[in-house]
Amino acid sequence: MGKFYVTTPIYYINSEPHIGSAYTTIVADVIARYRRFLGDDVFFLTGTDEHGQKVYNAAKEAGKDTETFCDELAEKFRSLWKDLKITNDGFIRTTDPQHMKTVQYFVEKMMNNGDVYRGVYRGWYCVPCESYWGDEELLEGNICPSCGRPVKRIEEVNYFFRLSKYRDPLLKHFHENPDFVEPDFRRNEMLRILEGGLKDVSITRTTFSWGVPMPNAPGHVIYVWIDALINYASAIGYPHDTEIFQRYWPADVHLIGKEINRFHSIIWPAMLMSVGLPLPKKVYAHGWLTVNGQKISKSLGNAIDPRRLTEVYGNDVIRYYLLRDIVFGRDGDFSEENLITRINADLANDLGNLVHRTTAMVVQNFGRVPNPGPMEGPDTQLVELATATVHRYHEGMTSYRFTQALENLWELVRFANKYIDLTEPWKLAKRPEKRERLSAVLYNLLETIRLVSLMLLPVMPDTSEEIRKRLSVEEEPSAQQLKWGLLKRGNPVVHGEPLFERIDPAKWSRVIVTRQEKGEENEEREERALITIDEFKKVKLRVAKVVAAERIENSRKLMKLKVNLGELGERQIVAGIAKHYEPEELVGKLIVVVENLQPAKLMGEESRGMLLAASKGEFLRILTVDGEIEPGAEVS
Ligand code: ME8
Repeated sequence: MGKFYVTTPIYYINSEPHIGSAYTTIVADVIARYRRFLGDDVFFLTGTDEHGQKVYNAAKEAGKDTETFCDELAEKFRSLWKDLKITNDGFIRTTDPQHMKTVQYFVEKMMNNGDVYRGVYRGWYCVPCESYWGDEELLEGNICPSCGRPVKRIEEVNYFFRLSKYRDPLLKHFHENPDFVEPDFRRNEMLRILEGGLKDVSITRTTFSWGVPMPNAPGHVIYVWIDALINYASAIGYPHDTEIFQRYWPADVHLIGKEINRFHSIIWPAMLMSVGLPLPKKVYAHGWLTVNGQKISKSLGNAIDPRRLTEVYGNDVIRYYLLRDIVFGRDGDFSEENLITRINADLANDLGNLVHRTTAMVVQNFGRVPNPGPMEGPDTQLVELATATVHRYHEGMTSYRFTQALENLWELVRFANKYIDLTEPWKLAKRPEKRERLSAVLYNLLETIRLVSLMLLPVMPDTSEEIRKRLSVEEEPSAQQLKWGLLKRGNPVVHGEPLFERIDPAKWSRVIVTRQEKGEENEEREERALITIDEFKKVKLRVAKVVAAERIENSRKLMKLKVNLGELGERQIVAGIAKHYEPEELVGKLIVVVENLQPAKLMGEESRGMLLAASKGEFLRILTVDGEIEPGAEVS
């Protein structure tokens, strides 16, 4: 029996769980259930990240003392996971005294290894991301490159971790373990960061006290990310409960969202190297979900409680939809329309009908699992497809290609429906001399359904159990039973209610209705989705001609441009485009700039205005004008 240790991020408890946190947790649950099905000894961990400035501020805003606030929110996460039938084996809270002791032990160990020193941190901090940023990393206007919100300038005497020392060992690890970070495009992003060199990171804060105290350093609390990452070790007993820790460590997979990949694929492994622990086998950084095409946000009113969705549609249905429709690893949209389509097509029509039609005919004609018979007509094709599906299913599940695994499984479901049309058992039932053939056909169908129900188990545990009940399959489900022919003859068969109800989209009211759709005002101005034309008009956009361009010394990102704005004269604009353009390429271009932006100084250079550019991932292109027009022309 192998072991398998799977983790989710520990979620900040500044707000309630939403479909984003539920997504990672559901995927982790699917993996945990699959590994148990394979026979592995599984430890599945989730929990809550309770320290740091963001949680502290949220408690203050809620007018509660921090401990009470954390207790209440942690309970909301715990009870949601229970309601969603998440089978986590551990639930860690970073305010657990045991965890806090482990964090101190871990950091002291890093210190004893010469990896922690005192210094002054001068730079930027993003509270929503709890992240430090250097000047050169910020977007124009002092904006956090991860979440797009304004950052704060801080200057503190801090302790630093010698992350730079681990750049070469990390690069070596990445090269020797090509699957360490997945998907490969996320791995490449990390490789680029490593190739660019690593700076040491500050690991303590002094301006607030809601955290784990730094040992022997009064006034310092350990940086929330260092505290949080250590959860993966402390939750399984490190350093005291060596038996459990040794049984499960290293983690087989840390599941995370793409925005926290750097912490998991660079900082955490370096911390582990520092204390001499093995690295996790894999970090899987999945994409981001939007809901009905919009970013998940409290102020839009679409950050609904996932419990509500499962109450309306069913837990298994939501799980199936998330795993089937959102390609794991990629960004995706949780669309209620698509969910309804999946329910009607894949669940009610394909799977529901297969089970319904088959059990109805068995109950009518035999009442029990009938005898198999000699192979005829499309039988071989069905058996061969079932066997091939088992193989493809395992391939998909072990490589985290869930969409692929479910698509393959549905090929079998659809073919089984086709098999009914080809063999026409309702006609066989009318001819007593064909009873043996009828028995064989129905046996083949029941056996296919049994295999499908087993393969469905990790994703749709209740449906899987319900189907097995209808077939009176009593054995503990395991991957060992994924072999054709194990269904016991004579088992009573139950017909039962349809497994899924069809939804008529015309008569259906959606669960997710945004404030805007309800005609309500949004609460938080800063995150409002829509602006008025008058608000837009406040931004003065003009065409400018680039007269000169030059890189800014000591900055990899910034370039200064001299631009001509016609009647408004010439001025200097600093833009973060140096990684994407050569200065010569820009001279003579007609670009679009925000002309009435407050002046700012970037790396000592004055910037009066901002150019417009489009970016996606690593790519950035500036906006130019389609043809000749006088510099200074207004853009609206
Ligand atoms: O980052 N789509 O916590 P967090 C997909 N405490 N996944 C989403 C999502 C979305 N729209 N929104 C959130 C933290 N997630 C730290 C982690 S771990 C040592 C510390 C999921 O509450 C996704 O897994 O901000 C993402 O990485 C995580 O929630 C962020 O949760």
